[in-house]
Amino acid sequence: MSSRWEPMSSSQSHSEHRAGFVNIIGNPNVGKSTLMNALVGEKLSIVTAKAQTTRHRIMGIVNTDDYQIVYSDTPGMLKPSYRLQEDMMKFVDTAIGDADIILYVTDVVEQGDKNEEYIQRLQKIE
Ligand SMILES: Nc1nc2c(ncn2[C@@H]2O[C@H](COP(=O)(O)OP(=O)(O)OP(=O)(O)O)[C@@H](O)[C@H]2O)c(=O)[nH]1
Ligand SMILES: [Mg+2]
Repeated sequence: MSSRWEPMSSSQSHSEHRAGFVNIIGNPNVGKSTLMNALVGEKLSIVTAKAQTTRHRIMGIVNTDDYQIVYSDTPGMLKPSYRLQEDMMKFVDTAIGDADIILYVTDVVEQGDKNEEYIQRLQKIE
């Protein structure tokens, strides 16, 4: 995957530098955007008390000499009822497909059987 990234400076060892995608998924309104903003250290993604605020994939990059992390915030998972929601779920599908690490965000009142289909899909990823 190193070919996707900027060349490293000569002082950096290839074996030490690490890079990857950390994709944040979960139900609507559970705090995904809040978490990404905290991890990136910038108010990149909109946070509101209203569900379905995030409608695209929002990327935030953290760079250090030793590593580069590309975080992705995604729309909350739901069963689409109309075209916009179908498009929103495509961002979730893409994020599941290209993640190195998936951060599944939940909250204390969420039941374990919600999004069973997605969770089963995640369990099958090697
Ligand atoms: N109590 C509490 N509230 C939180 C926490 N994290 C986020 N919130 C609040 O929960 C609401 C939703 O936060 P968002 O970060 O927008 O949630 P989201 O999962 O990105 O929502 P969608 O993009 O709509 O799916 C906001 O009012 C946040 O301030 C938390 O750890 N504790
Ligand atoms: Mg959001």
